[in-house]
Amino acid sequence: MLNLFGLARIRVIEKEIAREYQKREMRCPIHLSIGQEAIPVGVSKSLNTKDYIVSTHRCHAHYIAKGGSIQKLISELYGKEDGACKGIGGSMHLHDKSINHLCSIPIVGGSIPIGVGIGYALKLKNKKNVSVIYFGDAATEEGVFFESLHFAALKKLPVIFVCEDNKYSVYTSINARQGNRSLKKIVESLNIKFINTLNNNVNDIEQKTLQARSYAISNGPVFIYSKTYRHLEHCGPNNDDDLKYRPKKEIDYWLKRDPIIIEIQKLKKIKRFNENKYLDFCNSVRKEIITSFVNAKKSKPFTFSKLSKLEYAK
Ligand SMILES: Cc1ncc(C[n+]2csc(CCOP(=O)(O)OP(=O)(O)O)c2C)c(N)n1
Ligand SMILES: [Mg+2]
Repeated sequence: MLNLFGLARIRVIEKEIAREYQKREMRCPIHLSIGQEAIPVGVSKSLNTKDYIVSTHRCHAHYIAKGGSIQKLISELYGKEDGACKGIGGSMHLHDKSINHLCSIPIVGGSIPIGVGIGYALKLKNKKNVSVIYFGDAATEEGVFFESLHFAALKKLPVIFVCEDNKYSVYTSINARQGNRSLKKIVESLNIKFINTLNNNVNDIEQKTLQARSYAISNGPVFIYSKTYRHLEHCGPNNDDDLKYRPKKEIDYWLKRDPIIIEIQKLKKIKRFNENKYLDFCNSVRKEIITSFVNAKKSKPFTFSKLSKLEYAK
């Protein structure tokens, strides 16, 4: 049930954030990952703690799956000094050097060259670790995406590109933005190994990342492509299906293929699903996050007067 717990942990945390956000005490935009949990859980499960990750505006799940502190996440959302970025960054800038989550960049595509730079450093230092770069489908439309892939391939860097294709950039579908172009052909034309994964299937993503990791260390970059779907609005805690930019048929299709449902079905098939254990686990995460809300509200807010005393560059 380990992978199911990984998925459920993110789901419960994100749902509690969505509920608490309605009180308007967290004053930063939030991009929740509900529905997309299989990718970070499967990827992180295959990584060594010394492997690096970089992320995007939708970074909570990446941070949690890599082992990020929930208290630091929640305090960050409230703009408090004990937050992951000392209350300065908010939801879209989560990072924590102690878990090798080096940055989250909300400029679409912005973290890709940084992740490639980390891969270059790993190669120059002869380290047997990888740099994992998470990005959405829209990032593959940015110029820096092509430049970064080209450089990573040329230098045979230990980089795993992880494309989370949730089919949308805000309200615009991938078909309207990209037409019929083949991402696989683009990636392969740059001499990068392309690996497709089963939609929202945490075990498949874990296995393929394991293979990708050893390939990347010995041979150079790998591109993991994973289709998924966000359940809520692009930015914020609500459901926006009433806006009808996503067809109902499509939403229903993906709700049936929720990563948690897929994992529970698999566990039931092999008679390994223990419902009580699952519910107890979800309750324990709920308690942990509610305590984090209480603590965060009591913590000191970030103050500008302290800015000059912070030493981030070290
Ligand atoms: C360079 C740039 N252009 C536009 C935006 C505004 N913007 C923020 S998130 C987003 C959608 C990104 O879509 P995708 O990369 O697919 O990630 P998703 O939100 O679907 O996870 C856009 C257009 C931005 N942050 N940066
Ligand atoms: Mg997207």
